[in-house]
Amino acid sequence: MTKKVALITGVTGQDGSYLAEFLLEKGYEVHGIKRRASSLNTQRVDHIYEDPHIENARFKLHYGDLSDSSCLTRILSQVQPDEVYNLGAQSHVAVSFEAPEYTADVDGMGTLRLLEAIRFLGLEKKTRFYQASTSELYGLVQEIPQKETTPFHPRSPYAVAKMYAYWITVNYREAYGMYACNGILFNHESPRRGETFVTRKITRGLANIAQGLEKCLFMGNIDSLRDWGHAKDYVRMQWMMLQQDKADDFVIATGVQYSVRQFITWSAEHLGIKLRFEGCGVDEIGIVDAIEGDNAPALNVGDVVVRIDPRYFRPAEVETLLGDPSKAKAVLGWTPEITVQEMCEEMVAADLESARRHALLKKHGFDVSVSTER
Ligand code: NDP
Ligand code: GDR
Repeated sequence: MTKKVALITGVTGQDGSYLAEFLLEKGYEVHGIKRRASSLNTQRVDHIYEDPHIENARFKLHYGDLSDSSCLTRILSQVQPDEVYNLGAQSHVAVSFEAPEYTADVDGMGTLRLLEAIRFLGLEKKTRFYQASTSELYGLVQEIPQKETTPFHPRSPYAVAKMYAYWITVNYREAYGMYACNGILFNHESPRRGETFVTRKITRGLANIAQGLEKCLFMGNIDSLRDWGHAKDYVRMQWMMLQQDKADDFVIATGVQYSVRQFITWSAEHLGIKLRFEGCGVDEIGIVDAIEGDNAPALNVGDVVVRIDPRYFRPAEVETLLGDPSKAKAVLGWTPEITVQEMCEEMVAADLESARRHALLKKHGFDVSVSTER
């Protein structure tokens, strides 16, 4: 049997890296599109990198950008993929308010460019297409929990761009008979999550504070509610969606929701810190109430480790998201295997190890700077 060929945009991101690993394990030849950057941006896939000089290498990277239709067409023409996973995006909701036009171009038009390139090359009957759609489409929620039929009300330039991408994917399925699917994925995280998304900001920030590398975690709206899953479970689902007889759209979620404050509390607990929240609104603070074990040598009872900074509030917030994954369970037999609590523990452990390494180097006089850019 000839091996299947997949092309992943956003291969250097959280999901792209897990999906590439998953597809390589399944025997695929995997091609990924990486952006040119002034510093290396392939850390998440370095462990699966194969020297292109090796005969029969199964993991190949191509320079490209979703804003450049000529390079997308060239790569698609070379690769002739059986499956395209469009995971590339300016994926930060808060940043999309600061760079709305760029976000619209890459997240919205970028999807059209890929679909149109597939059609232009006459691949529309061969190539199956997965679009990374998002629970942000629900925005100002009209129904709890949210399912495939819940109306959309996007609340950010990111979500509006992703709404265009959602509908153009549906349109190419209906107009040209393409096998094109939307995965409406709720938040999913991992130790590979970008450092400025809320869960990773919390686990990394608290681990750094516990090791004396930072003083305080500055947060936005900690009352916000999210349905968090693990990226590993969610990329498995992305693949499953492209293996059906008929293309369709699915909500992927855990069906359980927690607050950002709760995620902070769990993360602190994994470091042996009991936190007490006092005050309210922008004056709320998180204070160390008790310390157990030796994971937080730099802290004392009474230290203020969490503060609210209005800079992290968004011009329009998505207050609550809770998904109903019944359709994915019934049609695809998918269920998430990793709970949010297990994921939080894994993320804290990974960030604590890294913080310990930095603290040790600092103790021995090496010049260590930890980026606190949020
Ligand atoms: P990341 O931000 O970790 O990864 C985004 C990827 O897109 C990176 O590889 C990035 O490259 C690449 N990228 C950014 N801009 C461009 C561009 N102009 N051209 C080509 N590639 C580009 O996101 P995730 O892995 O978390 O998410 C994957 C996809 O799923 C995204 O589309 C996101 O919007 C969507 N999504 C994510 C959810 C989540 O909770 N994680 C939930 C629902 C949807 P570089 O590494 O160089 O920055
Ligand atoms: P989100 O994820 O906007 O849901 O988008 P993020 O982790 O950025 O925010 C989740 C919630 O936490 C609140 N919050 C903060 N967020 C950040 N980043 N930093 C803070 O300091 C902070 N304090 C509170 C936010 O206001 C928000 O309510 C993610 C991305 O992966 C999208 O690409 C994806 O489509 C959606 O998830 C589903």
